[in-house]
Amino acid sequence: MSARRLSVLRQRLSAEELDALIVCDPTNLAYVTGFDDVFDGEDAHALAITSEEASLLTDSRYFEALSRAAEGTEFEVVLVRENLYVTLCERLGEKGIEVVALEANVPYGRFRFISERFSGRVEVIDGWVEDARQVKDSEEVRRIAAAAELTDRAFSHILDRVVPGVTEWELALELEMFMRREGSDGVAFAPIVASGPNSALPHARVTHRVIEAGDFVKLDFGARVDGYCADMTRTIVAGRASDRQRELHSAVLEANLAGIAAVRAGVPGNVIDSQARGVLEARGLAEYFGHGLGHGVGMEVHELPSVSPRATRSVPAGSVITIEPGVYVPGFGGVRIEDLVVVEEQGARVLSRSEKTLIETG
Ligand SMILES: [Mn+2]
Repeated sequence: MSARRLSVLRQRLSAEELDALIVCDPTNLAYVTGFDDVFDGEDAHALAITSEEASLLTDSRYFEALSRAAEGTEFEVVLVRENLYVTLCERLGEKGIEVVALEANVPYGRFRFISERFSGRVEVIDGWVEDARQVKDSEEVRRIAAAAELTDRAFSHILDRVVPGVTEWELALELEMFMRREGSDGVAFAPIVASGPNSALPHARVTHRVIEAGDFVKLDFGARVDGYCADMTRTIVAGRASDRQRELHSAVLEANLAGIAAVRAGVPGNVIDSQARGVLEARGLAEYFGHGLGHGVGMEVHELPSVSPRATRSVPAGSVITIEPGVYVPGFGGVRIEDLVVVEEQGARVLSRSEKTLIETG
């Protein structure tokens, strides 16, 4: 697995005539190495990839775990006793590296530090590992599907708890506890539970608001299984729905289905977006849909490819994306319906299985 991932990056190095690629982003490190459960998000490592070798510089906190994970692979784990980047620059110089590529998301202070210390030239590259991460292999899809399945079970679990009198905070906590108890490693992101007028905020923060009869309740959450995320949104009504709520919900559901129907490998993200957006335009609701239709999901909950009016790149086979149209009417409330789908040659394979027709609880 890591051999294939390294070879993709080495091909790019050689195509761009660069001598070494430095990867520091913890998610990218986990991807390139394929090491599970070692990188914890701490910014404490630097992987130097050249045509000849792949050295992973780290400190004493991670040295043993990384050495164990690296057994039988081509990664050489190097224990750094002083400053990580001083050691990195010295090693690169000793190995005769002249042009080194840094990921565009390294902090500016570190970029400056390395530029000053390193004897050769520093170039900035953008998104090489992120591009590679778009296309999932079968094991990655299996993990994402497992996360989606756990997310579906959490939705079933929470449904009969969404009743007038409960707070958003209690529901968010219950969702998180359920997923973690059932095997989620943490959560893909802090669950969103947005009720009543709060549901009109696309990325509402959870509050202690008490849910009232007739409120929209927007639930956006995802489990994380073996390092891979799920992401799903359902909007339900606590008690009985009004005609206006039904109207908004059915428009968003129609847009969601149109978006999913437009998914196929090779279709540009903006074409998929426009199919769903067109449904809302026809209903006079497009002004209430301000965000893009979807995004890639994998080791991170937001990654490539993008599915938005500005996304001219096509979605590749094997990518996993969300389709999440919404309408958000200020002061009234909002609806979003989000599914996680695998992009295949013939169309979308939908991983989210939770009920999508409007659910009224209590
Ligand atoms: Mn999403």
